Amino acid sequence: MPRFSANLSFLFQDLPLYERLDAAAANGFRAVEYASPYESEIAELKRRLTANGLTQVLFNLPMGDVANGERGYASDPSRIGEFRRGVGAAAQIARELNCTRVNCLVGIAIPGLDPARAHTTLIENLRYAASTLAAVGVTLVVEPLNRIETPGFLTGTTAEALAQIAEVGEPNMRLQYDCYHAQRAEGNLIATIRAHGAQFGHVQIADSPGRNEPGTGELAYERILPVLDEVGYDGWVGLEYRPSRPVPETFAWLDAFRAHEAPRQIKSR
Ligand SMILES: [Mn+2]
Repeated sequence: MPRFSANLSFLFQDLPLYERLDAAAANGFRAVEYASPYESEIAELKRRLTANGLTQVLFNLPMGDVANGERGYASDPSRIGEFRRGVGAAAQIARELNCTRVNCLVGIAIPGLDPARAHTTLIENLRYAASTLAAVGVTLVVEPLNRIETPGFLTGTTAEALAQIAEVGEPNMRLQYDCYHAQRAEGNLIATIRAHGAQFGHVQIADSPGRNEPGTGELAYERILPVLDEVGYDGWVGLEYRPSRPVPETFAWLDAFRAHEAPRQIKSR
């Protein structure tokens, strides 16, 4: 059955990031992910991961000015140097944290920029990122974001991500399949997993349309998650949702799946 990762950009937000690592372990998780390690002391993140027996399974390339709506800048010809420095920083952090997946949010279409030039820049940047990360044993993933919430995002669907991955042509590149975004953008989850699950490098879940925990919306995760097993997906499933209740209460539905995980001492529930 799937192995679950606590997404600390969404869960335990009342705590500083370091303490979210402790909270994830205290709630029985063996793995964590979060968007940005760049504002933290990497040595302290590493210490907390080790002390808690946690694997860090994912973080993102630098995303630019997120507070002002930016979601990456991989298509911007004027920021290629910044993009490449970000890749270098990510590669070093991934190595220090033993993290094997790095996600690139590709960014929103830039007004006034020729779409063909944006596309060429994007593909060349992704190729640079993949080959740089390959040297430290890391897989680059690209994640479609639904354009209902992020208009103009350059990777809006599974098909667009797969086309970009094919065009880049690097062996260590995969799709980050966020079931929430997929449901908002295109639906058809089980058929998509069956058709393309072999190209998944990471999976994330939330219910739809509210992006709260599974069980609060329209997605039948008790039927969707077993299909990941069916197609041989052996990566992690990140819990990237906005808790509608106190966070520990949102994990109750996991118990049926967690019974199949390798034994781990759960410190407190
Ligand atoms: Mn996501």
